[in-house]
Amino acid sequence: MDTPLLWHIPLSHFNEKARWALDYKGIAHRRQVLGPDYLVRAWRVTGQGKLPILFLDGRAINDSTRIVAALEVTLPGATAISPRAGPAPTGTRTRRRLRRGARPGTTRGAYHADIPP
Ligand SMILES: N[C@@H](CCC(=O)N[C@@H](CS)C(=O)NCC(=O)O)C(=O)O
Repeated sequence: MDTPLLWHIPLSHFNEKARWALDYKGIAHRRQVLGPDYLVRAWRVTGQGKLPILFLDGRAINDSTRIVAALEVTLPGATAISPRAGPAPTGTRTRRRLRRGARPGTTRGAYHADIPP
């Protein structure tokens, strides 16, 4: 398997969800922060204009929930995000766990950085 590549932007809970999942599963990967040309580049590879996008096994996968589900299916040997559910075709359990865990923290961090004391 080629090293997965994540196109992302730093301050975004959707992007943090993808980064968190890769780290949680201990998957060696590369990350590339996209600049103002992100929209054109994203459209070219996925037909939509949002990040994150993960390049995995020759596929360009958009949407953080689909990225998490693809990681669970592609790398079942790595630490499971939803151990009892096994591979999560719908991503429902995974989404719930990430909503409780990653999203509040990143949202809090974003507001802390944005709002002056
Ligand atoms: N459902 C998508 C949402 C992704 C999303 O909204 N990404 C935002 C950054 S937080 C984005 O790239 N927005 C750029 C735009 O709308 O032009 C996911 O879960 O990844």
